Amino acid sequence: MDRKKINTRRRFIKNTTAVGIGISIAPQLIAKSNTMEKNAIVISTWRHGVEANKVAWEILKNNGRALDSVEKGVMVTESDSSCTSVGYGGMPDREGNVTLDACIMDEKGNCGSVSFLKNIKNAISVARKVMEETPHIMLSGDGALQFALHQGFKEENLLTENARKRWKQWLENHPQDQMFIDQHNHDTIGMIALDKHGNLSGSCTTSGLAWKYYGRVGDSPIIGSGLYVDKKYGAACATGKGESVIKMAGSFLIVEFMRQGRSPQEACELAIQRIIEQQQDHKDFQVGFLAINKKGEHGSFSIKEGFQYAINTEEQENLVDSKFVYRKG
Ligand code: SD4
Repeated sequence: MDRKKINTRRRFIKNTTAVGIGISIAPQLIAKSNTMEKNAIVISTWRHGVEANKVAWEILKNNGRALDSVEKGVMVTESDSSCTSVGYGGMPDREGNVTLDACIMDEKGNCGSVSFLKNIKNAISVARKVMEETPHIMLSGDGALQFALHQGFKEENLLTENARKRWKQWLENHPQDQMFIDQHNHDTIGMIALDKHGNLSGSCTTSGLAWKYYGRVGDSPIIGSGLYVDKKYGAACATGKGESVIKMAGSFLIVEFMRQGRSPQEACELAIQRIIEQQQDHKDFQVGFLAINKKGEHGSFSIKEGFQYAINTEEQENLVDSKFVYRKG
């Protein structure tokens, strides 16, 4: 064989070897991605999660990114004026202002958040812009609004006639200095998802507690409280009385329990247990947690009966009653 032919043959062997490795790896990759496909899941808080999940699941089903699914999913609830605890149509604070809190986390642990945001319907998308377009994690109040406007979001009045009427009724029936929190005046949407590529993401968005003090910020925009995602172990989100969840860094705690080997269900139960041990007044309010892990397993738990969550997987599309500690009444 002349030298030219030998070189050609060497190149051929080199290339074939590369292809050969490719062929021997490829079936494993296919098997792995098939397993992951089965495990795609999205869960979100409360009944409004059903409609939000439909949009989120459409994205996951079509091989989309979990981050897109949790953003687009909760935008449904933010834009729905009949939902009185999230975005447009949300109940105002005691002075009649609708102020929004939201945060988002992606599969790499990047996060963005807005708090005390006025006049922008889709707070979650502003939070995503904070994550992707700034070196910061949280923007608040006027600064968050200014940033949103620079990003092309449009200002609009978020106080619907229905919300205004209910606020007026509240003013007539409650003294101004009374802080009124119970399980009837809040209902955030928290959403966590695992996509077919094995990536976790989460979102959380709310108009917060109705009749709150002007400037009050709850747990929903606080990374580690209303939401936490760890790409290796799992994701968790919270709903209910934000002051309670902030005190025990609820979502972070749940992911930490999963990191220690607990299932999502055990992790949610341990976190509620922590509130019960830590907070004497726990029977006076509601907190609910959701969690998923990298295997696509999920869990939920709440202090009181009544917490529901929506779930979509290849096998199911359901609204589920969460397990809880105390029966109503
Ligand atoms: C807050 N955690 O602002 C929110 C309210 C909520 O279900 O979740 N309601 O405290």
